Amino acid sequence: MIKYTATTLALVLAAGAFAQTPTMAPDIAAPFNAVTPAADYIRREVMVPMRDGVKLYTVIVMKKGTANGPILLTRTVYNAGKTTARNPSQRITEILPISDAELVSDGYIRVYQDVRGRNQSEGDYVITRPLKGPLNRSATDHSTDAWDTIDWLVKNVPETNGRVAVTGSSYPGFTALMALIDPHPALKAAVPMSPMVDGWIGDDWFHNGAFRQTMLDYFTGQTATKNDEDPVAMGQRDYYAEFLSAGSVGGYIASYGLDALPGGKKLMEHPAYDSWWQGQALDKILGARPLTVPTMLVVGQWDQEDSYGAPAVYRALEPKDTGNKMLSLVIGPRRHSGVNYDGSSLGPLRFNGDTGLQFRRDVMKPFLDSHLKTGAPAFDAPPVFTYAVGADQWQRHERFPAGETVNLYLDDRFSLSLAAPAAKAAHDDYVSDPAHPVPFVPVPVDVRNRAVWSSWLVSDQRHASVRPDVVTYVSQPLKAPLQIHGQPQANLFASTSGTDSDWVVKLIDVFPEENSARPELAGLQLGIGMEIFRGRYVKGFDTPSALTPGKAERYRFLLPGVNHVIPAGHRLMVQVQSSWFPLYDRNPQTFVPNIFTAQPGDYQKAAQGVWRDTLRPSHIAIPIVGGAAAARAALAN
Ligand code: PG9
Repeated sequence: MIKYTATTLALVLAAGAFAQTPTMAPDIAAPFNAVTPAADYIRREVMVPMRDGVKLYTVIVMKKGTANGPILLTRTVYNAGKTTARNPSQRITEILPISDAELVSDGYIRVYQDVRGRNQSEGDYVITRPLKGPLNRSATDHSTDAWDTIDWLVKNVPETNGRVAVTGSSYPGFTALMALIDPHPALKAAVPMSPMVDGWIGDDWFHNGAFRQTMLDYFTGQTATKNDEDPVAMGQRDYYAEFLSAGSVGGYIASYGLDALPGGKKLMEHPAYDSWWQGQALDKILGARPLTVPTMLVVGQWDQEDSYGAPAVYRALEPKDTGNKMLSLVIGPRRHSGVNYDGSSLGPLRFNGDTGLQFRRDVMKPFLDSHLKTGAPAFDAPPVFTYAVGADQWQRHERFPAGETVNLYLDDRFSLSLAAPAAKAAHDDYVSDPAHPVPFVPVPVDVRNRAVWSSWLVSDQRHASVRPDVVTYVSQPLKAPLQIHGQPQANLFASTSGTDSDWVVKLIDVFPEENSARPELAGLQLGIGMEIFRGRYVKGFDTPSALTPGKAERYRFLLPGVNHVIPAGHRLMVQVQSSWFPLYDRNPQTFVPNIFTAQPGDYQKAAQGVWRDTLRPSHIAIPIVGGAAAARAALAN
């Protein structure tokens, strides 16, 4: 049946006859503007001009009848058009991401914008475009684009009350932070989630100098085309075998021609923490400016992509928050960006209800309301709001960390102890062989499988503890619960027979062996916090140097931020290993100036030593609620 819109039908009737459509007239309508007769929303697509004339594609969505509405803005690389057309529906809660439901149902105007150069926006795309200055000689950056966008929105959206907040997770978390650099006066609040803050120290690209080669996939999707296409035919496969057979990280890159992608090439030209990285470290940049916009930083306890950023920005800004009212840190029991989805479970873990919704509805929305809505009640935003895993409850604290540091030492017979070791010279040894690197999840490793990737940080570490190239230290069953609140710090004294080496330290909660009610939890070795350090940077992140064979060096690095209660009966475990493959590229274990140019022959076996004696007491400094007394109650023999 032919359908006519009211206007065409009227015209046809006025003409007194039905005109015949020629059989061979093209059947693709150009353009076709779908009619949404029952829509409960207004959706406008606009091109917002920036100060340099470049126009950014922006979608404005609100419920019909919205008036005096606050604006919540997300600047994204992940397709503003598709994000605001999730389902072809007449209902606003169906077209927008599920995390927007509570806000738009209560009068918010939701705005998504493609950052310059991505998807439907004009201009050039530069991955994590640096701020104007030595690294960016242009007149624009994400800070100016946010400013210009907010300025345009408050002047051109008649339904707004002129108050704006920014939010978004991961890359959009990074753009939300960028809006705080020189904030527009209408910007009244920010909720950056899992923001990318320092891509070398602990967010997406490297962790403490070790390259996350699985990010190569991200480049192809982000930079091979302007849209979200990934023309590189890598397919679903075992990436462990795939990366290994390439012989070196550089070999893998060359085999797919990825060195032709400028974004990736730039990273490889800066393997160390040089001025290029230092000049982009957003925690340092924000830390050097006043804190003027109320900001709620959000991250997941098991954030597999950007665990570093939010706590680092909190550390940088917290001293400026003299009244403890402007800044909050929220850590939930979730994966990267999990805050915007259902938060009732992760891998084998179940939580006390939908922790994502609980945060968004009971904390984030009242926080935004209090700063954006005219006449909204004041909200006493928690300075620190974390979900205590193991106790299954949200907790409010005034500071992060709430724990006091207690050292847990690696001891003889692969035990853990609160007492520093008494031995004069003691170490545990293993051989690290780049030909058989330790996998980060059991092989086959399909990193393109979202189910594997999103929950791997809670995956069972037993596959590693049984390997001869992983040394494992374990405590007695705890006599009382132990609450870790903060970021544990690895203090590893380690030697290698090579001239470079990676060191991976994992702090683990070992569940009791028997659990017939929940067999998936029986004996589970659950990572509380796990991190890597590339040995060549022991003397400084900007000064890579060869290690002296056989000499124990002290490696100190932070594990992610957590609130984790280990129940009585569980045990604590520490694992140490020298590879985490293929998530991280292999260390050749032979010092080469740039690991991206290492040749297959550079990858050599090495004899590793983990030291635990009076001069070299390897330990984890753990922030424990109740300090030494609580630790003794749980761990003393
Ligand atoms: N973790 C992703 C990312 C952020 C910033 C730079 C590169 C990657 C993300 O999920 O957006």
